[in-house]
Amino acid sequence: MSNCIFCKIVAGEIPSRKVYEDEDILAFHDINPAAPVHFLIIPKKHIPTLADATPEDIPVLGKIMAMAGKLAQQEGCADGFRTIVNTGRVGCQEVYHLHVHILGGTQPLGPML
Ligand code: DGP
Repeated sequence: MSNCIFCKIVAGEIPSRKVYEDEDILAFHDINPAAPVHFLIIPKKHIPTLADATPEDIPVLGKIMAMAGKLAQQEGCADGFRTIVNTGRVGCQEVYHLHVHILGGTQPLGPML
C-alpha cells in the first residue's frame, strides 16, 4: 500500500534497523523503544490488522510466531520476552500494517495482565 509506513520500510524507501528479513517477513527495531529490546516482526504483505487476517495468511503468521523466539534470543532476550499485537482503535494500534511487538531485556517488564 503506497501510504503505509511499514510497506515503505519493506520497500527500502524508509530506513530501518533490520533484525531479520526473508521473502515473507521483516523484523526491525522499533523507532520508539518501550523496553531495552523492542523490535517488530511484520508480514511483507500489507495486512492492516490481525482482524483482517484470512486463512491464506496462516503460513506467514505462523512464520512470524515461529521466528519470534529465535530472533528474541539473538537480540538479547535470553530469559524471555513479551509479544504484543495491538489491533484496531480499541487495541490502540497506531500503524495499520499488522505487526508483532517483541519486548525484552535484562529486567522483568512487570505484569500487564
Ligand atoms: P502500534 O501502536 O502497535 O501500532 O505500534 C506501532 C509501533 O511502530 C510504535 O511502537 C512505533 C513504531 N514505528 C512507527 N513508525 C515507525 C518507523 O518509521 N520506523 C520504526 N522503526 N518504527 C516505527
